[in-house]
Amino acid sequence: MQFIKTQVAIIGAGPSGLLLGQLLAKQGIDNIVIERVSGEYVLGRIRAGILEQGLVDLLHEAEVSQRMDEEGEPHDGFEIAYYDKRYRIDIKALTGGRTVMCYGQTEVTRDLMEAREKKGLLTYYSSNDVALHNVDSNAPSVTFSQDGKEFTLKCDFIAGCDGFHGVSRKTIPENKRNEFERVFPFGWLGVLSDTPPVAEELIYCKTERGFALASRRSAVRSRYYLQVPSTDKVEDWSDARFWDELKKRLPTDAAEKLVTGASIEKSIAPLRSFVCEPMQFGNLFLVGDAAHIVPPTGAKGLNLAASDVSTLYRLLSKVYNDGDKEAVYRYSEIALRRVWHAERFSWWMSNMLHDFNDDNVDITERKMFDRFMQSELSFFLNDEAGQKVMATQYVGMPYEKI
Ligand code: RFL
Ligand code: PHB
Repeated sequence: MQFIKTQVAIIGAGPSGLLLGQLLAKQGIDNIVIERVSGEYVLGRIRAGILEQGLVDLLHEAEVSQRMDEEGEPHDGFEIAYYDKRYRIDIKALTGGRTVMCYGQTEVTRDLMEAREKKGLLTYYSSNDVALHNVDSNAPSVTFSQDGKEFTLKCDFIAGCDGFHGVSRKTIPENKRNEFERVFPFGWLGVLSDTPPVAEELIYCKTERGFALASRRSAVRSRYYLQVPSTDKVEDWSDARFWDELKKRLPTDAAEKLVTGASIEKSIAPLRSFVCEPMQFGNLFLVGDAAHIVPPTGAKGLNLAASDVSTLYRLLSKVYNDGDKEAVYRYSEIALRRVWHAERFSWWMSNMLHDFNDDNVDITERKMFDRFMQSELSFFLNDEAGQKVMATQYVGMPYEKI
């Protein structure tokens, strides 16, 4: 058994863990990251594409923004296509100048990995049997194995950045956490392809065949999504079937511009709303997807992870650099306010844009719900006050001052 020591042990090398590590190191706070899979595997996961200003600012603060500044695309608006009619939500005009950045999560993660390596900060990739111990004491620790060697990492605090399926949340005794969950009766089938996108901005499409999203990564790389039943498997969807269905769900003028090609990634993600309260137990703090999940319709998952990171790193900085030992225990209360707001927004966007006609649900009730949602969407698209409400939340609520 090899014993190692650090101030903050970080479980998970996704964007939450790596960004937290980078910001803590900048404050002179020592940290070690432990990740279950290889770095290459982490970079193979294709996820978020839209970054709020808060995250963009945080990447500047962490000094990992150079490539995003050069290659990322600032977007001043997005579109909602509602049964073939396209509505533009001019987020810049509606929010007094705020925009979002189109830059892939994979690229953010790659930039963070490179910065961490350059700084010589320790990361244990491909770690097995990660377990957290004595998290409610002043001497927490993490045990894990790598290449047949056993390690014990002693630390002051543990940041659980290990996503929805990680070990951190499950370490909190069941009677000490309250979990809220709704699983939607469908998923998103995503395709990444090296083809020019159909539009300069994102198009969220509500159609009678179900939801679709036309997103992008650059002028030559597209990212598209289709709402599919939860029971569908990736193997059910050949590239040809995907493009054919997408074409039917895009507004006609966008469909005419669709360029198809081989998919370079194809996966199905379930849609879920989930929150664990509180987001801390003793000296363990849950960050990002480990604590909460939103359906991707509002583009909020990665952005919520970033606001958690911002809160936790500022509070830990108060502990180590200002001698305010109790500061970190305010984490959950502060983080949860923003989390619940984004949860509600993502749930609302998902309800309005998806097709809920599920055979198992009472048809009269379902049809009425559909009519309500159509009426809701119509109001928010046609009224400037409605558009403002949507735009303000899409660009993201401001971070709380700490
Ligand atoms: P991650 O990215 O899941 O990383 C967790 C890491 O922990 C590791 N791990 C462990 N490590 C050690 N020991 C264990 N026992 C471990 N168990 C797990 C995992 O291997 C992994 O490397 O969580 P993190 O860092 O909190 O980041 C959260 C984001 O990844 C997520 O919220 C977003 O991707 C959500 N999301 C979107 N968010 C946005 O803000 N904007 C978007 O446009 C957006 N689009 C999306 C999305 C998520 C999607 N999927 C696939 C769920 C689109 C999709 C399709
Ligand atoms: C993406 O480009 O992957 C993306 C963009 C916006 C969303 C969800 C996903 O709401």
